[in-house]
Amino acid sequence: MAATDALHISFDDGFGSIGNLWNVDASVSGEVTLSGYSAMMEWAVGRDAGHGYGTYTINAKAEGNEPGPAIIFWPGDNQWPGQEIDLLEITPDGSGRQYGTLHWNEGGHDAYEAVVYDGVQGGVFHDYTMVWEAGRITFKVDGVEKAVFTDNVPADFAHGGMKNTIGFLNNNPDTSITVRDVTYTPLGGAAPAQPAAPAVETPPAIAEVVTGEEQSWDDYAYEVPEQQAAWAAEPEGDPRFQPGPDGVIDWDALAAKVMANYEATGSWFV
Ligand SMILES: [Ca+2]
Repeated sequence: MAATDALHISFDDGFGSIGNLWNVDASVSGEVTLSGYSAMMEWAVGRDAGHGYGTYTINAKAEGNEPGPAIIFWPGDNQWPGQEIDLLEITPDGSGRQYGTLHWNEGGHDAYEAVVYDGVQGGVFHDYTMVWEAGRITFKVDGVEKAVFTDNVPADFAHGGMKNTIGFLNNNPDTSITVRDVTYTPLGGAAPAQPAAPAVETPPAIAEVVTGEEQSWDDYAYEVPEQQAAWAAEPEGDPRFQPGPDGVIDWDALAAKVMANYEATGSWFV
């Protein structure tokens, strides 16, 4: 896919660029549902995997009042902590409120800013939109602005940073997420492939961490335990990985999934 290609996935006939699937229910034409423990995402195989600045709109319905469902823009290079951007999650306080989060790598540790959305009802379909541009990320629900991030906003690949892939998770037997449409329109639409960049951008922290390092897929084998430890140590920081009903995070199952992905693709992803 060219850097400026627009994207539309209707789920009428397949999953488009979303090729990494796990326990996805596609029995209803035109939509897919993730329930229990399930995931789907575009392959995160490098810094230019996924999409850059532009407008992303997801028509989806999150069910439940616990952490579990998520709309996630995962770092193209599949490294975490990193520039993970979460357009939809549910708070862990039982209120059923929805929120969005911008993550970044701060000296090798996960850092994040989260904003709870006001007045967004669960259990019904909404249009969730992210507008990603230089120095600014805006989240909207049904066209209404819900969160704006202007600090620690990553640059995209075309501006010296990295792309993000489009992904969805559900990690709770009492929640689900149904997705009907995914649309991406690059910033500037049909503008030339080399848009005028605003002056000189300061590379975000993630670029400083990664730039210049030689990477191989073998490296990721050693990052998975660190990633899991980070999640386990900060359960409120990433509610997708709260302990299950038995109070134990099933790392064995997650590790098996990670290994299966690696053997199939050379890429580590839960
Ligand atoms: Ca559809």
